[in-house]
Amino acid sequence: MKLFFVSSNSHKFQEIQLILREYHIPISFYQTELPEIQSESIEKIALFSAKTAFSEINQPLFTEDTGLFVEALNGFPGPYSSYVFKTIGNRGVLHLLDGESNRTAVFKTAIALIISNTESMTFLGETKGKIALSERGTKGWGYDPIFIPLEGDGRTYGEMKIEEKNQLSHRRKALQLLSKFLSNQYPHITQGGSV
Ligand code: ITT
Repeated sequence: MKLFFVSSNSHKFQEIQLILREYHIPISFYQTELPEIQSESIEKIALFSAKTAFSEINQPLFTEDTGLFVEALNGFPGPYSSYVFKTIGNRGVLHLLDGESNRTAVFKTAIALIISNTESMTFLGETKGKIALSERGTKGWGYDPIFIPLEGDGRTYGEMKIEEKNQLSHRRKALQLLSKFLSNQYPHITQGGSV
């Protein structure tokens, strides 16, 4: 059985493909812009996109929605992360935090998996961290240059190689749960590996 990852974002696909390879889960990339509902919940956003994609593709698939939640901004941009990145970007977020000593933030990824018309699931992964004082690193994408994961060594995601980010990322944690579910419930999707 083939499993599709549906997204407009090829950076996500690159990371996901590398991580799922470790779990022996092959995926195919279906690149398209999906409609996103406005919601406070990234799980609901991901699920809506997945349902829309399933109505087109009719094959097992997953989508994901990711948000950067900044404590001093009451969780903003959170579910609005895509719009905020396109409009004010990293500099704008740093500007909103000018003079703010509480830099605590969390990156969250919600994966929505649809196997059939009657079976859908969501999986949530999060990585706690801090917002840097300035943009650092050229290796990442999106908010990577301003996010310092707590489990790391003080570098931003943007200063890490993709393999390093993948060790501790919000996305990895959601994918770990997805892999566990698939290997238990749909072992024919995995290629004989254990999770
Ligand atoms: P989809 O088609 O999958 O929805 P998208 O790029 O619109 O792709 P999201 O809405 O999930 O993705 O992402 C919200 C924003 O957060 C988006 O602008 C990304 O640049 C950013 N983002 C998501 N994951 C990230 C990560 O791992 N590192 C840095 N920025 C990330």
